[in-house]
Amino acid sequence: MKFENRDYTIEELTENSFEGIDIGLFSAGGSISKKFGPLAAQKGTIVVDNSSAFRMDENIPLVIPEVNPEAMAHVKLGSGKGALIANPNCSTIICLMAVTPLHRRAKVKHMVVSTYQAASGAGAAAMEELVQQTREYAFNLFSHNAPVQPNGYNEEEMKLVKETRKIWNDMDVKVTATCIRVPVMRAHAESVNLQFENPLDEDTARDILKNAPGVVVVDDRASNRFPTPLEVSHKDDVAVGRVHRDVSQDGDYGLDIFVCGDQIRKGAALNTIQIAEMLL
Ligand code: 2RA
Repeated sequence: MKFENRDYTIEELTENSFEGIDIGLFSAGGSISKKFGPLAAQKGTIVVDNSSAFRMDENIPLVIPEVNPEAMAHVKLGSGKGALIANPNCSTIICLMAVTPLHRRAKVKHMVVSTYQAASGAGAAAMEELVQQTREYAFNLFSHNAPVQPNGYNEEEMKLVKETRKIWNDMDVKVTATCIRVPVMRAHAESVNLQFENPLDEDTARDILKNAPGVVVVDDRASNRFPTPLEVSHKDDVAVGRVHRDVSQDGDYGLDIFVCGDQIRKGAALNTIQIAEMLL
């Protein structure tokens, strides 16, 4: 296969593919990961898995490098021991990149997330469908395509709830989410309402976000310039704006923010590569 003018040899994945492989980046769906991930780890490969197969397994770290690198501290390249590391879901990564620096300062008690998710999150075929069916799809949006569970939430929403608790190692944090697919090609947007245990005013929050790794603040009220999916597309950083006090909450305990991130980069591939880079 030719990619960016270089030739690559593609080999069939078999049980013997992992001899001498230090790091395996898996992104071929949950069933392939379940079948070959543990096998690769047994053979000494450190697997960074981008599927949902192992995310909620309590023995497998779920890592955003800027947020909880300590969760993979026991995994050592060159130790001869393989391991599995899970990459969180895109909407969780994009949300927690912005919210974690605020959580560290004032401790989130309650978080309400509404997502506006790009077609790319449903795969290349959905991007093609968006191009072909623009007339029907462009003037509409729909509830996320993941299966709805008996509790009424769809799987994408419950990923945000459960993965946040695991990544923050905080089983008490209250999280709820509504995930919506919108006619956008590549990057996700998320509106996040936060309630903190300790006071945090909006200027301090903005300063914290300006200094947060992997985050850029786009919050220009005078010219109504805030993050957009188009502006973050093909970029590594997650953009945050619309930072303001939540007037429905007393004092400085509530904030609203709006976040946009390229779900193919920071929501998937980039985060996976950053985990591998941490091992190196
Ligand atoms: C989505 N969870 O539905 C996917 C992307 N990883 O957008």
